Amino acid sequence: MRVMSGKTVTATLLLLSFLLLGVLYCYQNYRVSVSFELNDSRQTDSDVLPLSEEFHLEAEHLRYQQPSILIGRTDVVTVTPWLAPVVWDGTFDPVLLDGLYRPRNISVAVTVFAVGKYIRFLEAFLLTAEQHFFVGFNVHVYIFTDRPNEVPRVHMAPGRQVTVRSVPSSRRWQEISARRMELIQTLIEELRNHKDYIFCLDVDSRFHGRWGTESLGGLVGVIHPGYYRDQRTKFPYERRPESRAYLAPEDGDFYYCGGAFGGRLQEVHLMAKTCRRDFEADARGGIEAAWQEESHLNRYMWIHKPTKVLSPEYLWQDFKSREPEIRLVRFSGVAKNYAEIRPNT
Ligand code: UD2
Repeated sequence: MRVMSGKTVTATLLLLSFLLLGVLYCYQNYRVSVSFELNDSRQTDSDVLPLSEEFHLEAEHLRYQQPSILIGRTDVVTVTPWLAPVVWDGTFDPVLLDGLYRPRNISVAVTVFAVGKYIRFLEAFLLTAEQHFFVGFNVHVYIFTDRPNEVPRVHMAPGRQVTVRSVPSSRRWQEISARRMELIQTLIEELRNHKDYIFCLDVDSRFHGRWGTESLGGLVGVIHPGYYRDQRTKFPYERRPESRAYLAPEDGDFYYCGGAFGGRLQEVHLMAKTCRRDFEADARGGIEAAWQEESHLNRYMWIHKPTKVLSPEYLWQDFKSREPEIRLVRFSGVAKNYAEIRPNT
């Protein structure tokens, strides 16, 4: 048997050490990768990111008409240039939408102001809301009035209720209109975790057709019935640069109503807070925007684009004759004698 020399022994030991280190290295990497895979496959609920209520709508057990991307309304524009839907009759499936939102058990707050003689409009507003507004859903109407004793008793369906809040009377209708944003802001701060959506509506109006889940969105604007055929230069935006509601002739998308707007609580809160802040800053500077909070809302919605736009079906005016594109009037302002009903002219 041949005896190994000292050099050969050293070389062999070195080689064996390298081999051992290599094996250890590979084993370690294998363990790390297996452990990653195990972690991935063992996801628990706490690893799942919270889903947005707005977009996570499940339809597994719903039956509804097959939708088409070829057949639909062609007489009107149904999407804004920033890709927000414009809601018209014939653009949505009410059965599908209600089915999608019902399992979410959503709750909708409504604000309505009935100050001074405007209390006379409240009964018809509430009665028709029971017939058409989010029927079958949780609705809470907040009435702001200086005449709480004159609020009519209207039978509400289960899940629906009214709360009356007292506000001071006013000698100027402009103040009533302007203070709405402040009261909406503070109401939302109270409601924050108890309601999902809010709509702020004019009381001198009635519902004539469905207003429901199709109107839900982050920030929802309603196109004013009086100006949607006009060029933007003709819109009655605030045109004085000294006002914080100012819009230049080349600015603005649509003319939105002050008489109906809404959306998710957080979005409407930000808008109300901003409009109130700007309105008050204007007042300190001795200026009142042409259409009070409606002017500030129009500036806000030009900068912060609504995520859903409701067509004038959602706020028509009784004195206006029907245009061919208005297949259905859902909500409409009643004709009134301003000189008789307002505290000032
Ligand atoms: C337009 C707007 C309205 C508001 C106003 C100007 C639409 C269709 N209407 O309506 O929202 O922007 O111009 O500021 O967009 N109110 C009272 N008591 C009063 C006066 C007003 O409670 O004495 C409340 C009531 O809820 C009424 C709302 O304020 O619905 C708006 O007042 P308006 O209806 O007199 O204003 P109008 O018809 O010019």
